[in-house]
Amino acid sequence: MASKMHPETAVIHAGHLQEPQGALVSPLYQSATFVFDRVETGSARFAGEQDGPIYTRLGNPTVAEFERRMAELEGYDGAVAFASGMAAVSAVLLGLLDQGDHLICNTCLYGCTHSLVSEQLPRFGIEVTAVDFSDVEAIRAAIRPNTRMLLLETPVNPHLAVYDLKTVAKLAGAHQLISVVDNTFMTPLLQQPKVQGIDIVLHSATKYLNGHGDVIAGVVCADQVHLELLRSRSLKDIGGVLSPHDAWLILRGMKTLALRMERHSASAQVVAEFLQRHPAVTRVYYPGLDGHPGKALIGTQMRAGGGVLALELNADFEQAVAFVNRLSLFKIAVSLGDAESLVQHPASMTHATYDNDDRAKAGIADTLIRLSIGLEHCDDLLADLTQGLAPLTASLAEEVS
Ligand code: 4LM
Repeated sequence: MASKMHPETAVIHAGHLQEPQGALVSPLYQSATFVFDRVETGSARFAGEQDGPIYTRLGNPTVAEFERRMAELEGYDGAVAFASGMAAVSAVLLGLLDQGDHLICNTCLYGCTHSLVSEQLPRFGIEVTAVDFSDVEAIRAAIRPNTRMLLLETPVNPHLAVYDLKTVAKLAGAHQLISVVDNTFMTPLLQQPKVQGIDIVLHSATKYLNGHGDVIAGVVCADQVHLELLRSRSLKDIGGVLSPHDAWLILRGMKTLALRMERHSASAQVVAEFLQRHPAVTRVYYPGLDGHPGKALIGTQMRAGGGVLALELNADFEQAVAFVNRLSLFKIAVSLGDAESLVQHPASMTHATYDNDDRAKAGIADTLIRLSIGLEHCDDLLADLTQGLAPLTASLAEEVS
C-alpha cells in the first residue's frame, strides 16, 4: 500500500503478507523449529546473511505479523513481542540499562512494574528514583550524570493521572535519556507517544490489544538501534517469547480494536459523568471529565479518555468493599480492556506490591476502586452501579434527615 493507512485500517491490514494458498486470514505457524534444506541455509540464517525462520524463540512468522502491525500502528521501525506485559517492561529495563545506570520513573506505576523497579533493578546495581511526573522540575532535579532512562505510564494505573509526553520527550532529548512510555491504557488508537517524541513504547497486549481476556502478552515498539538490543539480549538470551497461538489470537482481536476503543471510551465517559453526579461518590478519576488536569490533552496527545476509571465513595472501607461485592455485571477481577466490565481494589490487588508509604506517595487511596468499562450496554452498567450504590445512598439520606 503506497499511502500510510489510517489506524482503523492498519489494525486489520498492517503487516499482513499474503500466503500462497490464498487464505484470507494468516495461518498459525504453530511450530517450535523450522527445517533448513541444507546446512548452509541454517548457517546463513544464524549468521544473519539470509532471512527466514530458525526457531520460534528467535522469531516466528505469526508473531512477526503481530510485531509488524504494532510497529506500523505506533510509528516505529519495528516491534518485539513478549510473553507478557511484564516481560516487555523487564525486557526494556534489563536489556537497555547496565549496572551503575540510573532510572527515573513516575511514583505511580502498575504494581508489578513498581516492584520490578524498586526491588529487582537494585539487585543488578541499577539505581532508581521515583518522582511525580506532573512536576517537570522534579524530574529535571533528579537527573544525574548516570541517568539513562525515563519511564512512565499515561494515563497512570490505577488513578488515571495524565502527563504531557512532549515535555517528557523534550527533557529526555536534552539530556540524552531514553524515554519509555507504557501505552497499555490508550493503545495506538487513542495515543501515539512517538508523535510526541517518545523513544520507546510498550504494552501489556493482554489488555485492549487482544481485548478478549484469553491471552497474556506484551510488546515493545522502538527504532532499529534499540530493537537490535532487545532482540539479542532480552528475547534471545532471557527468552520470554510470545507463543504463536497467542499472537494469532491477538491478531484476530486487534481487527476490532478501533471499534472497541471508541465504545470503551464512550461508555466510560457516560459512567464517569453518572458517578460524578452520584451523592454516594466523593471523587471520580477519569481524564474525560471537566476538572481533570488531563482533559486539556484530549484532542492533542490523546484522542479520548479510554475505558478505565477510578472512584472513591462517601463511605468507610467496609462499606466500599460491600459495594464492590454487591455488583453483579461488573466482575471482581484484575486486568482491564476486556469485553466484560471489571472492578477491583488496587490497594489490596494490582498495587498490593507497594508498601504503605510508597502507596501514599503514589496517590493511591486505600478506598480507591478501579473500574474497567467493558462493551456491555451502558444502561445495564449504570443499573448495576445504581443497585450497588443504593444502600449507601439510603444511609446518606438517613444521615441528612
Ligand atoms: C491490572 N495490569 O492493572 P501483564 N503495564 C500496565 C499494566 O496495567 C499491566 C502490565 C503492564 C494488570 C494486571 C493484573 C500498565 C498489568 C503487565 O499482566 O504482564 O500482561 O501486563 O489489572
